[in-house]
Amino acid sequence: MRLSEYFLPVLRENPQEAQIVSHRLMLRAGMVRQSSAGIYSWLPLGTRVLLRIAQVVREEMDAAGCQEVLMPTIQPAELWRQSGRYDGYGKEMLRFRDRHDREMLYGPTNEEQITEIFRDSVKSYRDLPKNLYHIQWKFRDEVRPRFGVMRGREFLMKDGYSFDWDYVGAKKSYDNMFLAYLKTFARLGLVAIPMRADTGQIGGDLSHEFQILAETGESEVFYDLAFDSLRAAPHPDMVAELQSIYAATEEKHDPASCPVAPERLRRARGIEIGHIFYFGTKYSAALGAIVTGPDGEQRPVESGSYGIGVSRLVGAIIEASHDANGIIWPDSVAPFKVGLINLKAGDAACDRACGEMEAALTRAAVSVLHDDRDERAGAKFATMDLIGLPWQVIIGPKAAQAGRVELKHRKTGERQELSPEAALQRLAG
Ligand code: P5A
Repeated sequence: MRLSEYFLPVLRENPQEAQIVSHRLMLRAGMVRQSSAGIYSWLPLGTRVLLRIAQVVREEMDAAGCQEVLMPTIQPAELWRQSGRYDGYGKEMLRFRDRHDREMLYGPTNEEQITEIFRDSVKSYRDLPKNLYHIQWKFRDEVRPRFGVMRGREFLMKDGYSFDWDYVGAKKSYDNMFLAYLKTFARLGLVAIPMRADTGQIGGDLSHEFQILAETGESEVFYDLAFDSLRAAPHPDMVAELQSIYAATEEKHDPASCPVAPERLRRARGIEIGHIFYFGTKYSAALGAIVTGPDGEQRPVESGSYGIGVSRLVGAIIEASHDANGIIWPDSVAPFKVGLINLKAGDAACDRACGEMEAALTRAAVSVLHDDRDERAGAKFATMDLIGLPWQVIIGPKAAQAGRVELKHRKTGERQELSPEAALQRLAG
């Protein structure tokens, strides 16, 4: 992709409305634009990141045995009356009527919808377990939408729902998602701490929030310092171990009954990037999702739900990975792997070397954003650092003549001069 043709409206100045660094950088890097409070348009660079995050989430859910569906954003009020949540949800729910005067709503979550689908098709324990998820926009009319995509009103969520015959099966499904979440967040370059949390509007009595530590986080969290040294790659044995180490959000933390000695207790701020729930038969009993067991016994199915804030993750990753010059994308979600900088557009040798490098990278299936614009070198460096692509290939007139390129690693700032072939080999590896 050539930058001269790309829609990348970067801002030089810091936008006044942005209070935290990720919001500032997302606006400055031309990733999003606000439409109204808490509602955003995603521009090309932002869309690429959002879709890459969604793809990592999708791959991890599929690997964990979940199946992807796609439910609507608009739901009938009737469904929520059946579960008893319609009135209780209050002003956070966006409600409206269609032309036939039917009451509708923009879904803030999909427990009712998936339970209805399940109820109408599954009748026997033999068809269990099942775990269905989708990646779909939600609307919650938050009192205080803020921090850009972090607390939006419209936001993209991965929400999954498990169905099991009994508690043992349901807890297994819960633990399976617990592990899948650890893997997903690790792939996104994040260290997430699972914490006991309030179950709020969703219900049930077992839930974990996955929090990354950040000073700008909205939640106050408390945890055993054992979490500070836990950096092992996620594996199944870890689930029970992590669930036994103390960590809780402010709402769940009770200083009077906290089992952790004061010198081991850490207090910090966190960003909630995921939340999993076990709520048993709350929705299945209300909506009549009944299955027949091995002995002919009929019972409401056992369920849990599992959410990841996909659009929030874009901001959360930036909070965790940036410097004074801009964003530093982890490879797994970078909108392009390489930023190619032509230091002197119009110079024949530079143009040729850059054109060849772009073509070779594209052939090797390495995504590249080629800054071919006629701009000052300083402005080009600043833009590339701002948008945070993991690698930069810099080609100036002298280097082009000598058949050399400069390779810069955005994260470490390390620079190296080498042949175009050697650079290609590094980048395609
Ligand atoms: C779990 C899946 C649920 O809604 N029902 C289906 C359950 N959980 S939750 O905790 O309320 O939300 C799941 C995740 O969505 C993100 N999130 C938000 N992101 C941006 N703006 C918001 N206003 C917002 N609200 C929730 C969070 O990452 C949360 O963990």
